Amino acid sequence: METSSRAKVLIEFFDVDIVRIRVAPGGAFERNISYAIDHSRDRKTPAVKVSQTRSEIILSNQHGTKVVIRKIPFSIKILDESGRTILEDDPRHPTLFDKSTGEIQTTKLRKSEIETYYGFGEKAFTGMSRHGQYIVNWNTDTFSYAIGTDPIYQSIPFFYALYDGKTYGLYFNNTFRTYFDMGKTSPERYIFGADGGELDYFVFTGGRERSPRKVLEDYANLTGKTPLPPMWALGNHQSRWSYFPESRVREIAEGFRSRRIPADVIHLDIDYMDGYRVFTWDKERFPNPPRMISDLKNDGFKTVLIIDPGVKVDEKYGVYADGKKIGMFVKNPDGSELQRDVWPKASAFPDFTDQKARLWFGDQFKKHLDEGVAGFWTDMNEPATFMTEKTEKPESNHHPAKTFPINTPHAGDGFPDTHRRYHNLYGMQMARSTFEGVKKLAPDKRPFVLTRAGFAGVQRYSAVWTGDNYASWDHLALSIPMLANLSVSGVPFVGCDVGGFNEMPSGELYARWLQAAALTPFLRSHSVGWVKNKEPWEFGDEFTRINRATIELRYQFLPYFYTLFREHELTGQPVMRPLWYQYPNDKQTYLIDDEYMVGNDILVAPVVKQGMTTRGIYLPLGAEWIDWWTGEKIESGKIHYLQTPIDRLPIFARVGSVIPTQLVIQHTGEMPSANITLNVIVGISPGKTENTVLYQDAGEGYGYKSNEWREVKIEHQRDRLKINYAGNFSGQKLRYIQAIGIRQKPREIRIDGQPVQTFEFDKVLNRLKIELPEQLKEISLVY
Ligand code: MIG
Repeated sequence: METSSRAKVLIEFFDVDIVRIRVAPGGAFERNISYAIDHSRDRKTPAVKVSQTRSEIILSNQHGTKVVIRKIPFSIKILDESGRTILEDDPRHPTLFDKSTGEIQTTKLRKSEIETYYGFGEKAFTGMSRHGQYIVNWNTDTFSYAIGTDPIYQSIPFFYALYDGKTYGLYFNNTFRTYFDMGKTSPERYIFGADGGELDYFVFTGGRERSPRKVLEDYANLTGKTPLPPMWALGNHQSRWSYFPESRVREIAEGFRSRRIPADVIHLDIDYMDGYRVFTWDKERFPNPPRMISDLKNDGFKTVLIIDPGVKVDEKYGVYADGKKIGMFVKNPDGSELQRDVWPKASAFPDFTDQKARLWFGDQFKKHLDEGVAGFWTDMNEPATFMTEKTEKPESNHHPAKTFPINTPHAGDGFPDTHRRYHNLYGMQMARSTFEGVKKLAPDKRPFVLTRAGFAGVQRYSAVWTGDNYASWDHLALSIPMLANLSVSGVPFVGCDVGGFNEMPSGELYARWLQAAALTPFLRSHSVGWVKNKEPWEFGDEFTRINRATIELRYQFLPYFYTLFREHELTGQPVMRPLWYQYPNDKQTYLIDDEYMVGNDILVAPVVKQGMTTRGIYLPLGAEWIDWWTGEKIESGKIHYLQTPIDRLPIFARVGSVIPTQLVIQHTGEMPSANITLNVIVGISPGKTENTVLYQDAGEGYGYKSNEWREVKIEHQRDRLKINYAGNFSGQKLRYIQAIGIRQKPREIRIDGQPVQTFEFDKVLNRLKIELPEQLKEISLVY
């Protein structure tokens, strides 16, 4: 369609439950090269009926979803199969575009002042919902950000709207600086727009059920999923800016092992490099990296290196000289090399929007892979630069000029344009270059990449951490809505700097933070270098004991986490989930921001306030819950005030679920011999069946893409568990059943028909434990 102002409009069912709306103000659509969209996937165009009257054009799909396009004035409305409005333009605020500046904007009516919004990637706002907030997307290095600072490192212009149990999603496919006014200036409407580009957005109708699950499934199909990470990456990571020299790194590793605190990964921050030259080592601090890395490996530690995009301008440094010679670096509009100060002082920057530069940078990882480095942490890729004399004063941590000038040209993979269009993609494309480079060089391993900056789709290449947070209780509390919203924005592998990056936490704050993070997808302690040591054992014996138990808990839950990452890879579902996502029909969950779920079955309610030894805990309606520690049943649908002593992370398990845990190990290399416990959460109603799967494979490599995997399928009925195996891999052994929430000793227990005499029954903690023979098929408990 063309409008009277010669703009082009395209409205289509992009997929059955996705409506795509494109408005090209200039009259021509951009080439469809979106970096956000996962182009590896085949898409079928759904069957659509089109009808037309004098004033309207109507598209409808096989589910009866309708898009009604009013011709004059131009406006759009989407209705579900029962004729309820999913989303509609505000008739008083038509879609706007300004051909001279390139700005575009559109306005939608809110269903109500209490329509809530979620997602939006990484935002440092308190509260779970984004209603009444104003959001900007422009990747920014925000050291020690205050709560409410916006924008920060990542930009994901995707959100969910939730009202009365019905959801839709909206992804604004625009990489320029975008903004969303979610009912801030007027409670009646929300407004979004951009500095340039197309008004191109996808509406996820949520299918028949209009559920968050379905919205995310479709969004993940559009922008891609995180491939199954190596098992070690789900272990405990330890970092500091920086651990050096080599002896200190060894001391840290030894610190974990001698105290029997589990850990898998040590991160080396920028001081390992020779004068901050990326892909080099400081030979005095680290005289023999391969030997150190291999010794660490023998001790069960993987080494991860930080990698910055800035390449030191130094003709005698091979990476720079080579990159310059073959034209890999970003240029100024006049064709000279763009140079900015970062850690190595004057530096040049690869143009990651250019396939050639991505391949070239990706090849540099060979050196580190040969040395035995296991993973890479890409920092400063907003891109961040220091202020130079050339930029205007005043210097500040969050100055908008601390990146490339907006008129800087980029290759854009055949679609050249300026930094205005490509700024928000720079970090994601650096992560892509890293992921693809490492995968090509070490094709039998699963890459581990951790990135600070990113855009929608970053999950295809990388895990994400929330940058330079602060050692305060507020920041601990903030981490839950931040990580939960990031998780439902399609990025499952997320974590924050445990203990706070900047400043020194108290022992209590560190312990509570570690607890809150222990069951988040990515677990890493990190810190600036100018405060006292803050490894988990640095806060006195009592806290060492508590912190050890917290990390042990993480390791016990690894089989469950791993299964969830596999589920994500297949279905796009997140690992960490806000309560509203899982229980959209329970309105009391909509604003809960101090609890989260891990998968379907575990609810975590960490303590995020100082000195709090009781806290209110809400357990959602639509399921029944058992306190993981006491085995007591807790009524759902209301707030309970429960004891939360300093050595306990409150966890609740869903009745009917079967949650696999493993015995405590010191690192994931010990997993093959760690036996599995199936934790059966009892109390399922008669006649009901719950199905659970435990997924197992080698934890590394791609054997699982053929037949080296195993699924343990568990069918849970009131008095019976049936166990079936699929796949060829011989995974960890199922060794114990622990029934949690069991109030009396069963009258009879049978395993594959044979009565069982020996078991442990704990009347106080409502638990029953049975040791299993190998390869059992069925176990029955008669109460
Ligand atoms: O300008 O490499 O967010 O995790 O320790 C600071 C030093 C650069 C910022 C990262 C932080 C890292 C630090 N980096």
